Amino acid sequence: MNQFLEFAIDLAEKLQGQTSTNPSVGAVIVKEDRIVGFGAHLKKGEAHAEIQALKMAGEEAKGATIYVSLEPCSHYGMTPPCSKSIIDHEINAVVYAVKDRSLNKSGHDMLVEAGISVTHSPSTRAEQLYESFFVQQELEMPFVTLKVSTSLDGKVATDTQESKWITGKDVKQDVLKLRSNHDAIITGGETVRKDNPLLTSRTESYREPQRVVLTRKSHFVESLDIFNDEQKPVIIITDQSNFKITKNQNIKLKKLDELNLKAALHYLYTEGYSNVMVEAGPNLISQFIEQNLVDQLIIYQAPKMIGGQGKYQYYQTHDVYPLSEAKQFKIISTDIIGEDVKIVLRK
Ligand code: AOF
Ligand code: ZN
Repeated sequence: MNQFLEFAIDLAEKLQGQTSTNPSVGAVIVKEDRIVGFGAHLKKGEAHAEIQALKMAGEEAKGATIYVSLEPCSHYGMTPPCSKSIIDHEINAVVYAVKDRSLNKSGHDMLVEAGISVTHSPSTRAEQLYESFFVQQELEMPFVTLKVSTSLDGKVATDTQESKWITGKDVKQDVLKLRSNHDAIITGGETVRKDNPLLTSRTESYREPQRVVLTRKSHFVESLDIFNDEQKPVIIITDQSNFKITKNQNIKLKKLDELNLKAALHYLYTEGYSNVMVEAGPNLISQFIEQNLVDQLIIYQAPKMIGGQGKYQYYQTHDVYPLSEAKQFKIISTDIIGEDVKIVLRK
């Protein structure tokens, strides 16, 4: 893989999470083996990666090669088409890693028609970066990551509800970082009532995700930490038409006729949250898994056995399904985090 294309993908990876609902894209302009410009798409509505890089390169762009993590766009959206700017700057060659399947008209073709040499240079790393973007666009649903901290026997608490801490402090740090890579963290009302979590990323350099609580009850007590900090209002999604908010609670309320997970996710997508993470108890976790709404699963597993009567095992279903219908995931990566293991899986 070309080192400049790798650099463009690095840029895109570093900015993942801050461009929602647009994809994160990096671009590098090279002339005679010298980088003359680079850029990244920083925020939805703002200039695309190629435009930032072209601005930096100025006159040097003429006759140069541009490396982009995603196929340059060809449409007038919130910004004019990058392919047009590339042509206008008299770029000589374009190399990109992933085809933008969401475009009606191919940027690749538009560039070729203008006499530019265009190469699609596939990269698994970049494909993984954009998979969620394509899924979201097609379904108008956010990409859903489910995070679980569990014991070897799949428990998220003891039968007497002790849950702090099953996995260790290194996992805790990893989770704070993971939160900041998501637009929103979704949890259930019961988790908020029982565990009183903050669900923030708590580090200055990290972005704070929007906190979202799903509940079928009509209020929360005022003293819960999540409603009483300086953060943005917590979004509450509920089916309770008479849901009550006290004056000290920092809440944005969304009422749905029925508290249905698909409708809640679609609502979040339309509000601009395209990468969400579920951190909840077995009840909500099980609903997400059973309804096939989990795109990515991140399991932190502690090397300990908890035992008990099967309570707080994180995936429980009312019906028993045949083994041939078991939910199948693919392992993407495994890492040792402190004393625990982290497994990333996808559908
Ligand atoms: C690129 N470079 O840096 C990005 C691209 O509404 P707009 O004008 O911002 O267009 C958004 C669409 O452009 C988005 O859905 C995706 O297809 C593409 N994103 N394309 O050439 C970029 N962010
Ligand atoms: Zn563009």
